[in-house]
Amino acid sequence: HVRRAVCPGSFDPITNGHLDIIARASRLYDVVHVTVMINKAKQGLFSIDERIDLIRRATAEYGNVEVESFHGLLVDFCKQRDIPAIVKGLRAVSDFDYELQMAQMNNGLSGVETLFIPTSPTYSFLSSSLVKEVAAWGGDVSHLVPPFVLEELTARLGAK
Ligand code: COD
Repeated sequence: HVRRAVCPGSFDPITNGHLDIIARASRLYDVVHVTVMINKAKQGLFSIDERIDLIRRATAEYGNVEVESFHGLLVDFCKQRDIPAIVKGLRAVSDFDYELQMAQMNNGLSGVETLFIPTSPTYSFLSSSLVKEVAAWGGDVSHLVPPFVLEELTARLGAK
């Protein structure tokens, strides 16, 4: 029996914080699905295909990570792929309220469980939106994202 989990997100773009959680999940499960959830209301800096490409490159070293996108409810993705567990990173108490709400809603909808991995202290302040903001103003984010993500950010935002 293959034990599967999903790491869902916007990944606009993927950061070292996401990667830390994905790497740790990949040691706990046979297959980890990293899924870009499509939010039509949020345009984003990178297209869905670009985000998938960056995640694939960033997770190439893990043999058991599958990357794709999904348009719809996370619980429906889980049902389609027979995935019983959602793995999320928790950065701080500020994440907790909303994450708890989503975990309880998802469990109520379909019985899927959510497991939280505490973020490494090195990345507890890190988010895709802060990376984009700092990069847009020329701040150094080279320690926060993989090198090819930095390259794309630089090309797009004129980061140094
Ligand atoms: N360290 C560790 N983990 C991190 C870090 C960090 N620095 N940054 C992010 N993470 C983890 C968190 O677990 C986070 O949840 C996940 O990575 C993804 O982060 P983002 O910012 O890319 O994605 P979000 O927060 O926009 O993702 C929200 C979802 C897309 C998961 C959510 O909206 C969803 O499930 N949408 C699908 C529609 C749906 O089912 N809605 C009903 C929900 S009840």
